[in-house]
Amino acid sequence: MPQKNSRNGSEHESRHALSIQQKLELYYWMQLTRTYDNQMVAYWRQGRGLGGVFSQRGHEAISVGTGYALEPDDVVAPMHRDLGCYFVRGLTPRRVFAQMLGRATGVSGGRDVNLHGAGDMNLNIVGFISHLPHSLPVAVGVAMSFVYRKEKRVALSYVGDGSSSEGLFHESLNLAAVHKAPFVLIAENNQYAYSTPLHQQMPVENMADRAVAYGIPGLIVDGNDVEAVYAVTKEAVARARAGGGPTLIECKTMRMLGHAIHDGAEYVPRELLEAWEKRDPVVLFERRLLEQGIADEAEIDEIKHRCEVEVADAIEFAEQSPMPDPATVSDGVYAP
Ligand SMILES: Cc1ncc(C[n+]2csc(CCOP(=O)(O)OP(=O)(O)O)c2C)c(N)n1
Ligand SMILES: [Mg+2]
Repeated sequence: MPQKNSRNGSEHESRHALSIQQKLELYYWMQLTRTYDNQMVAYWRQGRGLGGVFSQRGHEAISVGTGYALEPDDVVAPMHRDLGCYFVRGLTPRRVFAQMLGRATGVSGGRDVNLHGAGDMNLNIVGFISHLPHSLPVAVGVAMSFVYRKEKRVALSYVGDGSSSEGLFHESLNLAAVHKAPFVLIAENNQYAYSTPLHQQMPVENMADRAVAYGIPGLIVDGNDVEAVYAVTKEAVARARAGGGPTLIECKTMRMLGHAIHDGAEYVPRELLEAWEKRDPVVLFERRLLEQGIADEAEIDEIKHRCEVEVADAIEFAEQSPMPDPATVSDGVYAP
């Protein structure tokens, strides 16, 4: 379960208060991500999908809260459980579902599936590199380019608990820290890397503890509380933009389904999942909006309905889209 830690989001929240409109937007993005995920999982379980897919369940507050904290000019390099961030940044469910079905209308034009390679530099999204965590040096390079060009922009990327034990995590953070690059790294601690639980691959308790080695702040936040995630990220982004260097933000959550669609995750203790289920990020936020009178049941239902319609439309769009034209196979290849 998320720890009670003094380094959580609450101290930042008052400084980055969200308007009612913004809170409803956050809820919409989380609900869109959840609705898409439910439909995607059902689709793949029926054997209608292409290749594998990674469920986003449990990650919605992290991907949405962090993506929402950026300015349009900032660059993001998301990974395979950051669907909410892709949506917030402007990739439409239509383009993403078409991507997942390998269609010409997908983000990578059918060159890749899943969220792999689903980048669009018009939206300042770097395509996800399958090898983990190879997006990190790319994102740090982007951040360094902002330093050289004297641009007040920030690069933000993500890393999983398992991926943070790879060499590139350390090399990237070290380089970014030494050069005070405007870089924010979101550590998604979902307790598992495929079937490997945290304690079997990391000798320290928190991913944030690793920040000490690079002389940068390592913060811990409840990854199921979208407002807390947003506030901490917003603060780190502001610090990076002002020349204060990188921050590592550990968001604690739980991967609620298997690693990918084929994985039933029998190795995860049921009690652990049941405990986290009580803190479902979408339900938590919905409850808060209702309790605080920010939305009523009718408004919540309207948002849910809107998301259902949008996802159904995306699936139909993807199914009706053509496969890529083989004649375009070498487009975008620099040395065909
Ligand atoms: C270098 C490398 N090794 C193995 C894989 C296969 N792989 C894809 S995701 C994954 C688990 C990563 O775990 P974590 O970083 O905790 O992210 P999570 O999937 O839990 O979000 C593995 C082993 C990979 N993509 N790249
Ligand atoms: Mg993990």
